[in-house]
Amino acid sequence: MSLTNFATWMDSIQRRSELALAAVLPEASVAPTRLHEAMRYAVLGGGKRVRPLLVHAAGELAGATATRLDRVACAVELIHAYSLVHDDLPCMDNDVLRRGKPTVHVEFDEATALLVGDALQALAFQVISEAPLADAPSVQLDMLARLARASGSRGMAGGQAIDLEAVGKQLTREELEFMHIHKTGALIRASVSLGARCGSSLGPDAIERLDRYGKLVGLLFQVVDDILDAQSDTATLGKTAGKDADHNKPTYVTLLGLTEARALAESLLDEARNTLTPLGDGANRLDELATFIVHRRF
Ligand code: GRG
Repeated sequence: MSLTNFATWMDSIQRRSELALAAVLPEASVAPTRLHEAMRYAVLGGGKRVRPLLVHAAGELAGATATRLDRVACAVELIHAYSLVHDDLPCMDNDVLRRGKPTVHVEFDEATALLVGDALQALAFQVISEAPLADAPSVQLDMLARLARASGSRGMAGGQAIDLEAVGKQLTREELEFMHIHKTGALIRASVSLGARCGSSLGPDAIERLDRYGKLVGLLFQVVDDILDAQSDTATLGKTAGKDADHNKPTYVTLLGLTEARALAESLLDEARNTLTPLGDGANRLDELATFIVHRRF
């Protein structure tokens, strides 16, 4: 078991993820320079890097090398960054602030923002297919398929489509959960599952357990996001607060109220932590990460 405390570990993964992302992104001096500059603007110097943290925590438990995990961490973060750039576009959420700075279409222009998203998504798949990342090629192929499914119409993009259709509507709790499990949850779940597959020390039961943990944390992340959107302020979040209510979007807070939404987050956290218990001390980072996700301020 590592003796490094959680804050130090988190800081070191965030730093190495930043370096790994800077290395895989094309230099801004390389043509087409404006696109490359905008890609680097969208990805570097911001964000909590929750998905890379999940990749590394699951991968460390599975005995994976940090070099493999860096690549997978880059891939999921590139997909996440692309989704934020497209989500902020005027045709979607139409937002001007992200990670405390102007959104990509504001800083550059809409066409560039569209291309940034396209190029980041392609780069993600390039990064996880260019080097061996698992002990068997069939496992790596499965990882590629998992990332594609998590990003596509049966995953994040599908969840976003449901989100856009839901504006102004009252959703049931089941419908809200379905939307979030896809929109936010699928990539978070994939981060855990891909990290675990970079190593080879886990049996099928442990892999299954981690998948359940990933699903719970994906939902948990969104419940907390809804609470923060309703409760926090723009300066703390680094993105526009109160957006869900302004856009008339159904959320856990509008459906359940703040107190019950908070209770739901705590009960999902308990469930996620209990899921890890049989995995022993090696799963402590994942336990700490779930707790961090619930108690984060932005
Ligand atoms: C455009 C295909 C497409 C999908 C967009 C994820 C998403 C789908 C939209 C983002 C909108 C949003 C605010 C969703 C709520 C949860 C979420 C993903 C928040 C942002 O993620 P964080 O908190 O952001 O991990 P940082 O900046 O820390 O990386």
